Amino acid sequence: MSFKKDFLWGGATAANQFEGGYNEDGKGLSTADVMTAGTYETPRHITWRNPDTGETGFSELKFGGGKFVPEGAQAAVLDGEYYPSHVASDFYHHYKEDIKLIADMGYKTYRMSINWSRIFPNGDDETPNEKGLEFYDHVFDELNKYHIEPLVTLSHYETPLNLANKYNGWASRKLIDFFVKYAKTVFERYNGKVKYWLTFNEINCMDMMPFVAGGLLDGSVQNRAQGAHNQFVASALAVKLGHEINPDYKIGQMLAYGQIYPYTADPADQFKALKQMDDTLFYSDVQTGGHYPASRIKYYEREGVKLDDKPEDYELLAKYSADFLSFSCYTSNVVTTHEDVGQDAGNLQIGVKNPYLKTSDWGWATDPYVLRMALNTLYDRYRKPLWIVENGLGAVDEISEDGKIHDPYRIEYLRENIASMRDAVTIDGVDLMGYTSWGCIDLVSAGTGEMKKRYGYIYVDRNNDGSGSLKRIPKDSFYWYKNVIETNGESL
Ligand code: BGP
Repeated sequence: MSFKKDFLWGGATAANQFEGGYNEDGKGLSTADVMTAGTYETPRHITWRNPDTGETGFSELKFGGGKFVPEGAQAAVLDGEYYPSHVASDFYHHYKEDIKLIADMGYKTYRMSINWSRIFPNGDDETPNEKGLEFYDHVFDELNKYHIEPLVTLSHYETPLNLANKYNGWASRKLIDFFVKYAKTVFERYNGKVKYWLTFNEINCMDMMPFVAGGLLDGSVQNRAQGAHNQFVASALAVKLGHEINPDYKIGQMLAYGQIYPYTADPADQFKALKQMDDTLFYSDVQTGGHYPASRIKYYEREGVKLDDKPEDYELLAKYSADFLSFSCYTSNVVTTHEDVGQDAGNLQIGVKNPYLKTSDWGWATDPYVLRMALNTLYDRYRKPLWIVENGLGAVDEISEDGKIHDPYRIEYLRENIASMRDAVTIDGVDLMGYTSWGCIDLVSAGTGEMKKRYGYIYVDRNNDGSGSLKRIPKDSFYWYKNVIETNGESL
């Protein structure tokens, strides 16, 4: 036996990339709804309007901080533009069919997110939108019908747009109260239907993608630091509240785990890699340990960051850490201090090309050790149960002449990754609760907004330009993964 008998096999999606129905049944706009599509080469854009002058425009959604709309403007949906989140894979109207398909695969769990702006359309409303609540009632009932445990992310890359425009998103402490009210509403409403929860998807992405992760229109270092702090506090409060509402709730934190390798044995490269790992792990250090590491405090001092914090924030952080630590992990990156190597970076967006690894069409390296590295690092550092909630290969799939989708590249990627995860469990003794691979049914890419970058076991007939019938077709990997689940990971 390798995996626990009750190991939670499944797949993962996020509302803004999968659900569509962006303005149906009272849903408000979210930050994802004003993001256009990009490609591998060109970044996505945020569209905006200046309410006083009527001027409109686009701002690049590039990695890092900065101002995402000009002074006086607000992020807004513009007529005639294409926004991938508006229809996405249309789970809103296909949920019964989709849940039946994942039940056919034998899923034990399904990770999804609630679209906050479906429940509180403006984020700061007095009362929730009943129609929005009903939608998730139907989804959870359908999952429960097939004995599939929902794993529900409260905030996955979407913040009600009004909160971004009015308060600069998570840079404001007011968001803590709005979020806690939203969490209370759904914790109470779905008590008995949901047991597993996650607070913030990839909380550490606040640094790299502050608009996406926190609705920050102004992503200065100060605002990103405050945004992260406010999410830490909100997450701890959600853990506290969730357990008060139902002591059996299991509430997890969620981190984007990026394995960083040094390119050479030069100590300068080694140190650079170490520091870059620390930048990621700072978030889980705070969420599990309750205090900021010294290096982060120094960094904030150097940058002139002044946190709007309170002594009780740290009490909350120390006392209400999550029940488990979940993470996404797709690839590894290489860094170096040697500029001549850096010049040769090849097709990678971040870092240097690893000469030992193949890369996907989007430049992500397939690393047969990365899950084992991640699981060992996180388990040794935090001693908390772990859950891999995202992993997978984004690839271009074609429908063959036989009408099927043959995706051996995806099976190969998953086979290597699941084997790596199995070694971490059986050889290294890591406590792993589950595995939900990313985008189990094709959906919109968060990074590029494309439909073409597919992760699913189930194909969705929809193209980058929004054309397509939305028909679902199981790929070869569908049958392969079904067998993996059936044999509890014995047969890969
Ligand atoms: C993670 C996000 C997901 C998802 C995934 C794949 O960072 O949590 O929302 O999309 O990455 O990334 P991409 O869609 O850019 O390929």
